[in-house]
Amino acid sequence: MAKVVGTEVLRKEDPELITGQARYVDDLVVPGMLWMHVVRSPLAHARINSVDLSRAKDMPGVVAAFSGTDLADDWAGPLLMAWPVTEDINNPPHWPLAKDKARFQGDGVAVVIAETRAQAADAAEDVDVDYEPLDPVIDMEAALADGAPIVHEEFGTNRCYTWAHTNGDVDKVFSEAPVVVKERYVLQRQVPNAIEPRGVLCQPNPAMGDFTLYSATQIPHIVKVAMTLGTGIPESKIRVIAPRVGGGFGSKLQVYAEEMLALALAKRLGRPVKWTETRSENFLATHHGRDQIQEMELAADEDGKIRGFRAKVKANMGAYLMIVTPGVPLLGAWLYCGAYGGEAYGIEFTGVFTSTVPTDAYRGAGRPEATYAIERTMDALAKRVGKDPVEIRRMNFIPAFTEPTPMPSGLTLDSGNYESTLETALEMAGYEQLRKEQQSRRDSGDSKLLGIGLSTYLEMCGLAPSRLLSALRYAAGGWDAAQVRVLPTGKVTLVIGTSPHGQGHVTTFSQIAADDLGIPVEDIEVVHSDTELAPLGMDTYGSRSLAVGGIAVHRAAQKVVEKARKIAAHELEVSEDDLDYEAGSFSVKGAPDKAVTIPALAFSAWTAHNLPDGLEPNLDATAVYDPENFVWPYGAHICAVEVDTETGQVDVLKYVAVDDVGTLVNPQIVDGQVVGGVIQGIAEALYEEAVYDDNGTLMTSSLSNYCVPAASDLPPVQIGRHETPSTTNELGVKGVGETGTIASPAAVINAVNDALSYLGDIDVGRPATPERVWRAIHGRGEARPEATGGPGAGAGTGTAERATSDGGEAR
Ligand code: MCN
Repeated sequence: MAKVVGTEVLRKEDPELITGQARYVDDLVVPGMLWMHVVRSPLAHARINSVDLSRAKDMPGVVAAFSGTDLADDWAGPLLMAWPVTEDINNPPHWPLAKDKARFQGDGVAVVIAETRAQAADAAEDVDVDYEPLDPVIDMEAALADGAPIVHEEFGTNRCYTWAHTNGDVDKVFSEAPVVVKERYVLQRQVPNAIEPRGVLCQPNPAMGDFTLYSATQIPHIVKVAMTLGTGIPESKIRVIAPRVGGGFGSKLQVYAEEMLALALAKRLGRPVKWTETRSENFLATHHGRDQIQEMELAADEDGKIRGFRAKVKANMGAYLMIVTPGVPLLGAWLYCGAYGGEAYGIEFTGVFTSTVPTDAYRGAGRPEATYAIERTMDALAKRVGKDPVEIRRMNFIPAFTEPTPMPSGLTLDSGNYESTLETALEMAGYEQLRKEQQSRRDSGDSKLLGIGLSTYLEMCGLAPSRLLSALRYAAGGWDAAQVRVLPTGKVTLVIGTSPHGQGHVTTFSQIAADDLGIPVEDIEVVHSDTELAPLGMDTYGSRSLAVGGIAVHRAAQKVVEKARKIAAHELEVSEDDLDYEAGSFSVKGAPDKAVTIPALAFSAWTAHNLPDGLEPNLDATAVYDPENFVWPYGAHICAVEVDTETGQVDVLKYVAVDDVGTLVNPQIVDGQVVGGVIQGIAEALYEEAVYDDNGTLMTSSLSNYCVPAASDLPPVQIGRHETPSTTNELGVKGVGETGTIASPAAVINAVNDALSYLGDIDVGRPATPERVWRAIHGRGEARPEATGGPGAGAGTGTAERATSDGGEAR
């Protein structure tokens, strides 16, 4: 059987998905099911004086209604926060319903449970909450100023934590360097919008005293542990199933109040409880992403050779710490040096509470932010020393290596050839030609300027070595697991611990097992996302699934092969060393006709009629894999934009992505991941922005004014592939799920600023909406405080950024 790893096997999961056969949480209906509606605070900061549920309880169909105080005794602990990044972090208890204070618009204050969804929603309008409005604080810098309203009074400050890391003598390097460039970047807040909103259904089984919790989650295994910690119900009594899940992008890497509420209420009421998020709730109750203010510095020689990297970052936590809120910046903490060499490295993060929706992981989580800082500042350095952005990168790349190599921030890289991806990208983009066209447009006075932007990013993913996660004070491990069961009929059940929700694990993991076992991909069934059927796993996020879970599949399959070898040697009456193994068949060395296949051996292992002494029946094996290092994908992205100086409109004319994600399992799936990621990053650069007004009201609270781009707004992405095997794992694979989102915002914004550099020292900021671009060109200060329109519709901007004289951005 020809090898299938590296080939474009069509996604096995697609027929079900594209013919409407797939079942999502909202499709599930069970007898006796009740609906839950969460009453949410309309105010960003308010004391809750009282919650009167009496009118709501009298409404038709209502079964029960509870305030936060009513449910206070149902909790064994608050919602899970798994990453206390420092010992002295301010970590407020976060209950599923607020009891004393609402701390952001959308904070849950009560629940109503009724026979139908409409009845629950109607009755929720009759819940009378007496709110005493308090001053909210929205802006991070205002939140840190003296006299700011305090989100959590018990701490007396809105500072959540300060975390710092250095490698080398940073102060010395910066004080001695002839060139220091300093930039300030404001990374706007974003709202993840998976196609499927969140949903949960909790079905109690009173006869057994157990519960099945269906949730649209990326992390069923972690949710299960969190449910036990939160409700005190033993793990053995909780089964979590993530059925088909329509995307997550990090927003479903979370344990949400609604999951805890559905479980606690199903327990109280003895009936199934269901909740489906509305799109509006997605804006107010699903965690947000990004929202940082960065100060990034590079120290260099006069010719632009980098000596040191230094960054200070403020990160908006929102009103509470969710599962990994404080840790998100740390995921980028080693990447503020990008793919470049240097002697010293310093990074400091300050987490800040504000009266806004909590932030947490959003595709890339910490790494798009770091990449933005370094890739923008590389352009600033190029400008400062009078070099082309290509040249400044070439001269600063860490030289090609195939063995583990230290990086300036102190971790160890697995493999890399950064310059080679840049050279391919330059060729594919026609860089020289683009520069000529740029010049000719400038010379002819064309109002539509051309800009070219680069992002030669480096990523850290494949989360990851558990010991390292422990050193970072992360509360869980980074291992993953797989079980391979070769059934008596020669088919395979592959049980995996990752929880795919669009990434194609059913296909790619089948490919890995198929090559190891010599069994066709179509004969392999993959079981996942059900804590009863696939009990061991750490789920899907951080582009970890292939580099951790995929290796577990490979190792489990290898164990199966080794067990099968014992049975083959026994049956063929030779020693194990006398056997060759290829494509699922063992044959006697020198006598290829004497052979036996894995399916035949699986049957023997099942009948157990003639097994070697001491060997257990059945042909199956489990592997749990905990890597020694992360994996480090990288690449070069080049974007060409056209900026209409009369309207401020930015059009992406060309986008080239050359990525090296190690050995490819399925090139088509990899391309799909790259394109999806790039598009998400272009949206981050040009369109998407969550805007709060000063009262803490989210102005962009629906898809009519939060600008998610349509396919027609976006260019085709030209893809180039390099394959430098990782040294971290035996398959040589690295992750790809976030590369595009990590690389692209910097490439796009560098391109926009490159176009405008002809007009002076302009820095547009992001997202580079037509209005913001126009105002930057025309020096017209701050943008309007409301947000409107869609891509290309002249979207307004509330968190006004303006071009500043130092080339940075100010909020
Ligand atoms: N792959 C491959 N060869 C490689 C690398 C990856 O064939 N060298 C394949 C993998 O086998 C897998 C897919 O590409 O089928 C993505 O693998 P990986 O990079 O390991 O990422 P994960 O599967 O862990 O996915 C998580 C990642 C993250 S963190 C976000 S956010 C994200 C993303 O994936 N969210 C997504 N991609 C998404 N895609 C969809 N459709 N929906 C989301 O919500």
